Amino acid sequence: MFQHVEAYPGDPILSLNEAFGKDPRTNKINLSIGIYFDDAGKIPMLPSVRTAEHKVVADAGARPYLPMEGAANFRTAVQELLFGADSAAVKAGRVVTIQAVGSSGGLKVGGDFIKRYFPTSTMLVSDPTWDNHKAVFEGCGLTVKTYPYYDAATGGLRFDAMIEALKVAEKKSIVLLHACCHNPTGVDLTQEQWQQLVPVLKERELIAFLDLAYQGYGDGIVEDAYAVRLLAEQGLSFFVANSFSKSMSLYGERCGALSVVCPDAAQAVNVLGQMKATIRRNYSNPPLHGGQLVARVLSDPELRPMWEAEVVAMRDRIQLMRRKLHDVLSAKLPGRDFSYFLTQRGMFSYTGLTAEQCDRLKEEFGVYLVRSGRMCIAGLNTGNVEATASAIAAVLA
Ligand code: KET
Repeated sequence: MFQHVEAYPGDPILSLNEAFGKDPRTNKINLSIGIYFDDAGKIPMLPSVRTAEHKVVADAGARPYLPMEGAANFRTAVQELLFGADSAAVKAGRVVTIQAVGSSGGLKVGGDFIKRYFPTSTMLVSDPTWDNHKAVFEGCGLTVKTYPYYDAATGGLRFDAMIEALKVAEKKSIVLLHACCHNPTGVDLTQEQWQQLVPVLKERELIAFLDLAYQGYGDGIVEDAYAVRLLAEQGLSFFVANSFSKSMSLYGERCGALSVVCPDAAQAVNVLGQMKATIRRNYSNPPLHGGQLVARVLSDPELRPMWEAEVVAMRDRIQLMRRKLHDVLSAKLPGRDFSYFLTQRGMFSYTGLTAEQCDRLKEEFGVYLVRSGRMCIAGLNTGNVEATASAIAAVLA
C-alpha cells in the first residue's frame, strides 16, 4: 500500500538536533537548533514563567475549547507587546491578532490566507533565510523566490542590492522580513535602513510579512519591535508572526501569534473572520495552557518586569559568549578576522564554515552546527566555548 512513499531526507535543523540527542559522546556540543541554553547547558525554566504557571494552575477551571482565534487576554497582550500600549492602529481597531501554534503556525495561517486572497503573489524571502520559511510557504501553495540579503564577502548586509531587487519586484509581492536577529545570519537592518525600506514597500505595493521570533535577543523587547511599530505608524498593511518559544523559553508549549495590520476597522473584521475560517480548516482552535502563561507574564505587574530582566540576562550571556569565542579564536588563528561574531546579533552567527567543515566538526569533535555554517551562539557556555574554538581552529587550519 505504501511502497510509493519515499524516505524522508530529514529536516536540516530538527533532524540534526535529533542526531545530537542520539550521539553517545559526553563531550558533544549542540550549536545547531535555535534554542537558548543557560551557562549550565540547560533550557531554562524562567522564574517569571514558573510563577505564572503556579498562578494559572491555581486559577484553572474547566477546559473548554478556545475560540478559533485564541484567548482574548493573550491576543490583547500580544498587541500591546508588539505595537505598544499607545498604538494608533490598535486603538483604531485596524489590527487583527490570532493566537497561533507557535509562530510557525502563524506563518502557516498567514500563508494560507495569502494563497487564498493574493493567489498570484510571489513570496520573496531573504537569501538566505530560515530553512522552514520556504517549506511552510510552499506548503501553502505559494511560489517562493529570494531577494539579495547577506554579503558573504563582508559578513554584512547587501542593502543596496536588496532595495534594487524590491524596487522591481512584481506589485503585491509578499516580502518576508526578519524583524530582528536574522536567522541564519545575525545580520539586521539598521533603523535608518528600515526607514528607507518603507517608501519602496509603499511604491511597489509590496506586502511585508514580518517574522519576529527573537524579540528581546537583539537590542531589547521594545527596540526589537521597531520595524513592527514603524510600518504600523507609516500606514502600511502587513503581517507579523511572533513567537514566545525563545523569549519565554516555552518551545514545547507552541506559543505564538499572527497579527495583520489592515487599512481600516471594517476590513479588519473581515480579515479576522477569514483567519478564523483558515484556523478552523487547519486545527480548529489553539491549545489553552501555554498562551495563558504568556498572557499572565505580560499582564501581571510583578511578573512583567521580572521577565524583562530575564530577557536581558539571556541576551547578555549570548553577548558574553560572542566576545569569548571571538577572543579565543582570534588568539588561535591570528591572521583571521572573526569580528563578525561581535557585529552579528541574536542567537545566530553565520560562520562561513562549509558543509564539509561542519560535517568534520560533528564527526571528529562532536560539535554540531547546521550545515549552512550557522552557529547557535546560545548553545555556547563557559564550559564548552574553549573546546568549540579549538575544534573550529582545527577544521580551519
Ligand atoms: N521564525 C524563525 C525566524 C525561526 O528561527 C523559528 C525557529 C521560527 C520562526 C519558529 O518558531 P516557533 O517555535 O514556531 O514559534 N527556529 C529554530 C527552531 C526551528 O527550526 O524550528 C531554528 O532555526 O533552529
